Amino acid sequence: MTTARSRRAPDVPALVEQARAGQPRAVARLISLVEDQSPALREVMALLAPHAGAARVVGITGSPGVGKSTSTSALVAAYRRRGLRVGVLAVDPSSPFSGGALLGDRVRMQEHAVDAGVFIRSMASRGHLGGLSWATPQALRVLSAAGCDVVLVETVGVGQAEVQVASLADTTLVLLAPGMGDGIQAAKAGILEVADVFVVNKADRDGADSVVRDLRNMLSLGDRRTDDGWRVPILRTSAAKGEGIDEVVDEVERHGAWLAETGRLDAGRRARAADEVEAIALTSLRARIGDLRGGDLLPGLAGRVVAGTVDPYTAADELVAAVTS
Ligand SMILES: Nc1nc2c(ncn2[C@@H]2O[C@H](COP(=O)(O)OP(=O)(O)OP(=O)(O)O)[C@@H](O)[C@H]2O)c(=O)[nH]1
Ligand SMILES: [Mg+2]
Repeated sequence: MTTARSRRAPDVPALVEQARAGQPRAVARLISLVEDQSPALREVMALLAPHAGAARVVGITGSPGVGKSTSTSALVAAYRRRGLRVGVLAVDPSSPFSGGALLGDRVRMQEHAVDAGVFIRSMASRGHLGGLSWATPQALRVLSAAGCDVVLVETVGVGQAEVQVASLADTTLVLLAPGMGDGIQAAKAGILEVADVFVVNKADRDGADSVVRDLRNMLSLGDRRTDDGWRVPILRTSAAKGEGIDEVVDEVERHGAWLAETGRLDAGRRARAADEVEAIALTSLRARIGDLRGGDLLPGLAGRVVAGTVDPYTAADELVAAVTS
């Protein structure tokens, strides 16, 4: 029964209408379409276009176990106290499945599960090329259109993929914690570059001071932000106790105001839209070129390259011309 229903082509206009009215089932269904890269997405995105883009996007990243989910949950509570509607997107760049690795997070998020002002969703990016740069912004569009004022995007800190996801956010929080050898890892992962706000979590534990000190040293050495006027703050939290979380929200607000004042909010969103369009276009081109593999054109060109009657650049030009005409 369920399978038959989910296989049926969705009534997209009805779903979009329901999602805009804030119905959680419709929001979840639309995000599933994104996750599956459903053919219906084209229609979904066309209908969402006039309604998307209002939500502030806050990225939360850091090494495994640093307290991202605990902090996300505490931040949800803080935003709800301020009367805002909140979306949570837990993105797992490495997992081909959703819900598995992030099951623990669902349990942790349960206190918000019955709150109509909160949408929580974990999402796998399927690992295909362009998956991150395209699925996440599409899911953000859905949550934005559903009336979220803020969307928190949690990603595990695993290097390049997480840096890429961090770049999808208006404001990126990088979490560290004592006793995790974070300093070196952070530098390696280029995490210093993506942080707008550093949060040293588990401040209730020994060693938080030295993490803060290490960070200060690294920041002063790097000193990347002297020109653009944003000094990356270093905050301390005990997310498990909810301590320091309001200060994090305050800094996110302050960063948002700075982005808006300096024109960076708009510039950042334009750059991300460009990435998204490019990713979709490249995926489409790749698919069309793949289709050609079964035909005569590509083998024919390859034969001419081998025979030396054409150079590979000219052959590639012919291929591109054929798939775009
Ligand atoms: N002492 C202490 N423990 C904390 C704090 N915040 C989180 N923890 C604990 O740290 C562990 C990991 O927390 P999570 O929130 O799951 O960390 P995460 O970064 O989401 O982990 P992954 O999603 O697996 O990468 C849990 O056992 C938490 O209870 C804190 O402020 N103090
Ligand atoms: Mg987590």
